[in-house]
Amino acid sequence: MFMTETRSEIARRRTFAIISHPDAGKTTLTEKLLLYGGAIRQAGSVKARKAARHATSDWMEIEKQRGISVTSSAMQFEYNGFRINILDTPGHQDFSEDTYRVLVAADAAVMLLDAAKGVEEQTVKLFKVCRLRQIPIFTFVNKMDRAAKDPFALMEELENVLDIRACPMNWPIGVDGDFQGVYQRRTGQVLLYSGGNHGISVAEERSMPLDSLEAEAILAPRYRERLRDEVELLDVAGDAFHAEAVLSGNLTPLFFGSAITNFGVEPFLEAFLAITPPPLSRLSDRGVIRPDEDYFSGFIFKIQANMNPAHRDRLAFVRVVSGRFQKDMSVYHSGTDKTMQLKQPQQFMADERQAVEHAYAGDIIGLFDPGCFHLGDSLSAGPKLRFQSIPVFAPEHFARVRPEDSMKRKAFQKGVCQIAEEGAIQIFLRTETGREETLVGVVGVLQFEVLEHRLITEYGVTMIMERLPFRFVRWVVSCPAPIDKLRLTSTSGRALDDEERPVLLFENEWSIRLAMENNHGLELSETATRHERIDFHS
Ligand SMILES: Nc1nc2c(ncn2[C@@H]2O[C@H](COP(=O)(O)OP(=O)(O)OP(=O)(O)O)[C@@H](O)[C@H]2O)c(=O)[nH]1
Ligand SMILES: [Mg+2]
Repeated sequence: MFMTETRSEIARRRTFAIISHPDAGKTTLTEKLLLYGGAIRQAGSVKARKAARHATSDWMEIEKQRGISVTSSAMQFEYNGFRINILDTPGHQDFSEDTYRVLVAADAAVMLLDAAKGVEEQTVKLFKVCRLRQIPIFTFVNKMDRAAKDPFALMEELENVLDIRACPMNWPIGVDGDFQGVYQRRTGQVLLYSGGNHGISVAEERSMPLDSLEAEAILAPRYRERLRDEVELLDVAGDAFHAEAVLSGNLTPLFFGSAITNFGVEPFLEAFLAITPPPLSRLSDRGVIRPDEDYFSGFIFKIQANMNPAHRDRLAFVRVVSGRFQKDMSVYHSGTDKTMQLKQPQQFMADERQAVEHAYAGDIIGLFDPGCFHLGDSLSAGPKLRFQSIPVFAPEHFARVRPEDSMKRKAFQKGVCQIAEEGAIQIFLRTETGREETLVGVVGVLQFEVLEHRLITEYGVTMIMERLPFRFVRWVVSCPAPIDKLRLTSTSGRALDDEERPVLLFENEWSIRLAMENNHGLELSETATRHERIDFHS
């Protein structure tokens, strides 16, 4: 029997990702949401490099040093009876594979815009991915405390660049460095802020109707007049709120605020939670799996080692799709096609890890991974099933790598393999040059830097890297001759991937075409499937 408790636990879960172009303030907002959820008492400033505190979700050493997010992170907090799973994603395109994978685990997206910059390039790409999934997308215009574009112009930009209509839920009061607060359209209340100790603690909020003596006393006439004019204009020009259109991703609720000063953060959170859906179903090879199935199921969307320097362990992040998860339960694991026991589950509350006894559909949990889990693996305590596979990107940059000190070969290999299993890099073995070479392929060159940095800090190995001119890798699906007999241009290469499948490396598309023309029957594929292909019937 499906217990009522499980049902109500699932109903109060909300799981979403924060996305945007680099630097719009995702990590800052994530941290402020945690602050309002009581998960942290003091927020650390993201780019205050010398300060003792760093943003909670930027835990990797390189992130703290540079102030950018390199990898996604998952955290939980409670707010007003909701149990919230928040996924902070990196904005830089070199890390977008991670972001795309994380989006598969989310049921909604919060899209941040830098108020001064509007809809930026990377935001456009991420928006399109969300749109394809038809999940609700909420827009938070951040950095309203500084010089900003006109709010109406931003609405127009959303429509012109992203082709989505916006429904402003609140409206800013005071612009260009004079941000006072927001006007709540639904309630007609004015929310004015003060204090907050430059964002370190919760900001003081005063709320009152726009047409009240109190508002008149506090808010100078120029603010009130402008606000009245703009609100009137909105009622005519803006889109009305339409829940169905929001849930299908065709209308975006629009909010204004400043993550750094905390102004407008809480009203955003409240409105967001009221609208965003409880856990959504996922597609599997056995059809749609609903959150209220009477068994636990989930999939692994992220693997991360060495999150905690004190533990040096490896975690597999699971999105619970259905039912109730219980510590030590035995489940079917699609990767090994076997039953296994799930040990040492954990959840992440700000910078603390906590052991979990139970988790429910919608939750993100970390499982201790002795090395058996892979990205995209499915787990089920019910029927054997596999969820729809998660995206794999083709690397576009390649390098030959080796440890500076050949005595450290073992640690080097361990590190490189580990980071490859996280999906951040892909490794290939090349022997055609007469010696055994390890090649690394990445989607974005910053991944090389992360690899270099992590090898030193986590594995104590200095890496020597030589960039190679290859730009494309193709997996050999079918081959008319032995691989080394294929007729290829002199600048093309042959190698094996980490599962010893043959691949060809090319410098340009012209060489790929030539390879096809000169080797009749040669069949190439742009990506390797992580596991065998599955057909989905919806
Ligand atoms: N003035 C102002 N600055 C902000 C605000 N929110 C964030 N910032 C600053 O903007 C910079 C980038 O913030 P992050 O939160 O690291 O941005 P991000 O979107 O997580 O960046 P990536 O993860 O690297 O894509 C930092 O210096 C923040 O302090 C805001 O509301 N107002
Ligand atoms: Mg960030």
